[in-house]
Amino acid sequence: MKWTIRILLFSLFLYQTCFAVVKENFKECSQSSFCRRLRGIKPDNSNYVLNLKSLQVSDNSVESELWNSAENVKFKLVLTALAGNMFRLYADEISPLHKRYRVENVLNGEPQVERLEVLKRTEDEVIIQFGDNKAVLKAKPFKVEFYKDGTLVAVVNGRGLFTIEHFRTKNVQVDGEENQLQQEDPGAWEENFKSHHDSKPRGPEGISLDITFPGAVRSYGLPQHADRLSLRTTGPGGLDPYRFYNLDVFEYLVDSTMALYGSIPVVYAHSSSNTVGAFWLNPSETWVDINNSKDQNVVSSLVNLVSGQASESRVDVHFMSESGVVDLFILMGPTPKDCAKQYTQLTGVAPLPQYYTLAYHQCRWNYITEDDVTTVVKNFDEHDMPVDTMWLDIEYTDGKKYFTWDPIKFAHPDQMLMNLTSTGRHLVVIIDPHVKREGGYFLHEDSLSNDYYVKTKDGNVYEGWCWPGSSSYPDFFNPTVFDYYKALYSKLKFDNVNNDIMIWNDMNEPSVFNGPEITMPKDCLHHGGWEHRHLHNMYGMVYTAITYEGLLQRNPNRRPFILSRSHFAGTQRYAAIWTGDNNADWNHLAASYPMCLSEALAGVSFCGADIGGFFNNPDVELLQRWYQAAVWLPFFRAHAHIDTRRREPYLFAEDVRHRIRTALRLRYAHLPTWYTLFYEHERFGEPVVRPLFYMYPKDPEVVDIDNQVLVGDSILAHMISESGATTANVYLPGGSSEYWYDMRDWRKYAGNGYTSFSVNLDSIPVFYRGGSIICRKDRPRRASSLMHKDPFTLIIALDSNNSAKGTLYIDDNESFEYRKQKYLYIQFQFKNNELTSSLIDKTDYETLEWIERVIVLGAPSGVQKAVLTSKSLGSVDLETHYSDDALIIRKPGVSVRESFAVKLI
Ligand code: NBV
Repeated sequence: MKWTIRILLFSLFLYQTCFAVVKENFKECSQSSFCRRLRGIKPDNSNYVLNLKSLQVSDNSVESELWNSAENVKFKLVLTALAGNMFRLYADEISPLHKRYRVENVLNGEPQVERLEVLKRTEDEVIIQFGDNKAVLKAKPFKVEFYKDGTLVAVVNGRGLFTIEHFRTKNVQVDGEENQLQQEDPGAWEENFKSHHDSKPRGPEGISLDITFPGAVRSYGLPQHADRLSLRTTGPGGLDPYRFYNLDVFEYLVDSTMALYGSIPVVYAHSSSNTVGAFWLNPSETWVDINNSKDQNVVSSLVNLVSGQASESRVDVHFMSESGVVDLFILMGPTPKDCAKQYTQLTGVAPLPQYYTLAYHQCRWNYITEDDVTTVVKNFDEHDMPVDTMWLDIEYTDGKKYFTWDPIKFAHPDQMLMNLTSTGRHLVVIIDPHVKREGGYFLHEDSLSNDYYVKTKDGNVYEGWCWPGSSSYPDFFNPTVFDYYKALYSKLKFDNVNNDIMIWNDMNEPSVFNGPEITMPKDCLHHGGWEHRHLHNMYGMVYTAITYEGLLQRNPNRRPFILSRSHFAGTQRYAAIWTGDNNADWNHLAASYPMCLSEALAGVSFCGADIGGFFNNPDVELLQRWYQAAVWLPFFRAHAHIDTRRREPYLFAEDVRHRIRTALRLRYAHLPTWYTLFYEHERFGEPVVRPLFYMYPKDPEVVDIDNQVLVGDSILAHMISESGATTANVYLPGGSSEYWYDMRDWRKYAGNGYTSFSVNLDSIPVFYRGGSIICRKDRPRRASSLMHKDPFTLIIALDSNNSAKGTLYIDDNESFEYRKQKYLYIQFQFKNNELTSSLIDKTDYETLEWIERVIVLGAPSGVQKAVLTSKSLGSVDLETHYSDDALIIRKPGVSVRESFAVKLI
């Protein structure tokens, strides 16, 4: 057997056999020294005292000495007022033995500060204010209270769990007597997990902080976990804390707080009167305990925050990180929308993607030859099913050497690509970060000779085991490496790439088959002498930043598309993400909505789950339901493991094909909505998909709804995630004056809460909200690029005042010209029986798109005709007729570029 095949089989064996039972291979809090230490801190006994005599006040911040009275160590604490109703709380050691790691390039630039006013200043407390935000710093014990409009909304260190383990030298035995520090956790100075040893050269350096949110009834966010939308109470004896440590978890479990591939430590505490966020900026391993007072097991005596309100609901959050500085942002809300916007103000938004990336992607590990790729697309065409993008997994490479092509199976990639692009399709290929250690491979040779690799604790090049066998891992934190890797995406190095190839960055946690918990040892060394432990959770994001810049360098006027598995706060600026290696079962389908909604609240809207489930074979019912649900998530891709049966949708019986075709066409019809929402996300910072509480924050019934998603503010989808369903209990929010129109038959329902609908296999319940205007493209095509000139159908869903509005964004679908005003952003409005259109911005963009049909839902009866008025067409009578519960206006024929009016008569 060839040596390379042996390696491959061995790694597959290791990866798949040994790790089939997941849980035991990954740490629980009790198996991690720093988590044990920080979770073990006794509440209500804080040793931290603010020395307010030392207070320095500047225009935007206050700074004070913070003293750990038990250990006599001094820290610096800074509280800054930020524009957009946010506070930043920062703490670091004053004279550390070693510098503590402080992240760079996660925030989207330095946050803008706000002028603050000091309202009171004594040695016991300091009160500062800006706008209707107030913070009270209490000296002893140290505590910070945050008030919104006079209401206490968050308290830092209310439970006394704030800790910075200052750097120190290891204690030795003195005269045979053990001194006090030898009582500390046995893993504090070095630690083992399974067969792996962590040498911890700097010793313990953990940090911890608690935040209480008085009045909150639920908390959300903290992706990535395969858990419910609303965070659950964790705690000793109960659930393990939510863990943040980017890991390649094989066959992950749902309903779990275990770590997954990505980490975004932002949490939102919510009640019907207030939403507040907390963003814990730290890329080291982190655990987060949640206590929700609604859950029985909360020890009620933890703290009495506001006298007389002890029984009030509240959420307690406890962040625990292995290293770094305290850098906490309090997002003062007061609504979920404000919080989401505040978060994107800090970490950035996703740039508008190319139009086709919102259409359907067909992936599999692997399309095995060029012919295979071409045949799959041909089959889609023959069965009249749209597809925009084909994907190539690792087998396209020459022996898992990225930036190369298999010389036999993919000998003419340029030809293959031409076949794809000639029908308006695109290609995405995978590029993983591990580098095969093979003599003669340019990437390895360059990386070795230029010293680009991550080092072991002893300063040798680190070698781990991954798909190619023995591999090394580039140190992307080294600016020279950053530039070198960036250049790989240009034509110079990567043969046969062109502007139509986009990139999939996988295994970038990084995944190391023989490493501790399948990743890199924490004592490995990066640029500047930082250990891997300090920055682990952002390794994958830095890698995608390189890819993004590399693609821009390849073509500065084409919007890059990158899919990344590992992610961190800020990833949205570079990449879309997916929920990783899910399973072909109903639970994983159900998890896809809450997982992507949590990501969307944490800035990463461009999220999807492998349709059909990555591992194992879905039955046809599950597969159909998965397509129907996935239509309403931003990233829409089918993918499957190498060992699964082929499941391209054309392979099934005609009834199944028909249902999947219908789902695909529904997605394509709504591409203008998706595109407009992504544009609005870039411009306004709101998530593209939203949980119900986001839009209906005052409704206590929506706080736990996991199986529904709002696409923008006009579409509500309810997924079916059980077999054999004949009814669906859909929650229609908004009260009796909110209307919802069933997309299947245009029937109108009031937002009166749970409503039962009968369902069959053909569709899932999806509704348009009364008050919205949705722009669709209803002509079925084989790819989205073939729809660019197609006309629009406008669906006007009337509200209880007989009015509606909506927006439409149009540009060239691929370039950055839109940033030079080459776009149209149109507002449609319907009131007083008249539809009008106008440009929101005074821009111009040539387009052939026109309006072929207007459908009014909930239209008044007795309409005889409609009269269109526009500059170019003058005044024209239009035919109308009623169909079911809708009024159809035929062929306005007017260009979307032009402002017009259509009056119902
Ligand atoms: O590259 C192979 C797979 C890929 O198909 C999948 O989507 C990734 O999440 N990759 C993981 C490596 C191994 C999976 C068992």
